[in-house]
Amino acid sequence: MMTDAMNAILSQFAFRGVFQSAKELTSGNINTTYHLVYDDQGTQRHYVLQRINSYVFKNPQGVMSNIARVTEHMRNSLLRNQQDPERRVLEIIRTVDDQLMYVENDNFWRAYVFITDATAYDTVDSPALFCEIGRAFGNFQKLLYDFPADELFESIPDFHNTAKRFITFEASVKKDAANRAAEAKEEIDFLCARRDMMSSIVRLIDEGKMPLRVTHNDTKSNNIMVDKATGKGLCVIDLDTVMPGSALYDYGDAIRFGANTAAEDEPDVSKISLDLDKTYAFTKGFIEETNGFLTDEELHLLPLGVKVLTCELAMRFLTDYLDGDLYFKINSPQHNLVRTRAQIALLKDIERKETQLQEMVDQLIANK
Ligand code: GN1
Ligand code: MG
Repeated sequence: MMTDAMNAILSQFAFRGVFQSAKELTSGNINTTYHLVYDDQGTQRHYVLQRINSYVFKNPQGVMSNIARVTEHMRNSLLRNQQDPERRVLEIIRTVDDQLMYVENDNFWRAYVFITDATAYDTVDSPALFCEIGRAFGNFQKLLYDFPADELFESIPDFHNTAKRFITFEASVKKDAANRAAEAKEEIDFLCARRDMMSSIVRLIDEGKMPLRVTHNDTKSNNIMVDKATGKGLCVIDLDTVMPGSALYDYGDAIRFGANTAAEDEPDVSKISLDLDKTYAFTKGFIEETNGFLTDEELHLLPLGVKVLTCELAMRFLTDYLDGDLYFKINSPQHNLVRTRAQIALLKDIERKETQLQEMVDQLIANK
């Protein structure tokens, strides 16, 4: 059922045809997302409508300006390589006033063309599929290799600055706003013991030993649309956090999410481990695409990204739990604690398999 309020929002966008249906898509943790279908004189047109979470994104205009510039650059890069950008790059639907989004009170709405005949995988069952996802994220960095990174807004300042995030975490522990610190003592201690490791990528960047690149920064498997017909990675979606970052962030976050044998928020931690076959497959695809522009040092340090990002997410989920669940959407009062415990379980297994992981990556680099 469409409400009048929703109708008023839809009428602000330059969608083609007559509205038919809207369905909420619930896999994201931040924005509110709908899949819309329009009937354009017998042709079905599919769109995505999103309300940007302005608690998380303090500068929605900056976010949309980044996305418009980045997608244009990617489209041009594809065309230069004689590739058809259709379904390969997100396409913004502007408002009837030719704006990148529609602002209504404190709500920020934007729309895209929905990529049809494609699937976004919350869990990746086969290594072959995960290899394609690795290729797609690697290709994303490749298409943006020559983008002027300093012209991008920092959509969330210090997003993967895990050193600064640790300070925020410590403040939340101290404040204990929701009176939950005692319950989470074991998890707090676990994270405190890894403070130094968590800061290591930031340190390398600060010391000039690690280049900043244009990165995606939210490389969950479900942010790749995979073509249903070919099984190939088609298009990278969720460009909200595209900004200068390290290649290690994108690699690390993708493995953290996609090579976990269980869901990111699995309550039964005995089901959680790092799947090395999937890790191998993703790494192979990622290295094949980024070969030639990532430095040997970056490639060698990829496993560090997996540890740092897994620890970072454990800390971000726990920070939000201690703050009283202000940031991530939750589906139960304990959801953020469950997520924290799941990430810690995964990190423990990553630490156990660290040598194997490093040897595997070094082997793939040697063969590249
Ligand atoms: C959020 O919205 P979604 O699900 O793509 C978060 C990511 C986390 C992820 C954990 C802007 O991503 O950083 O890794 O949840 N995005 C933001 O599932 O904070
Ligand atoms: Mg996201």
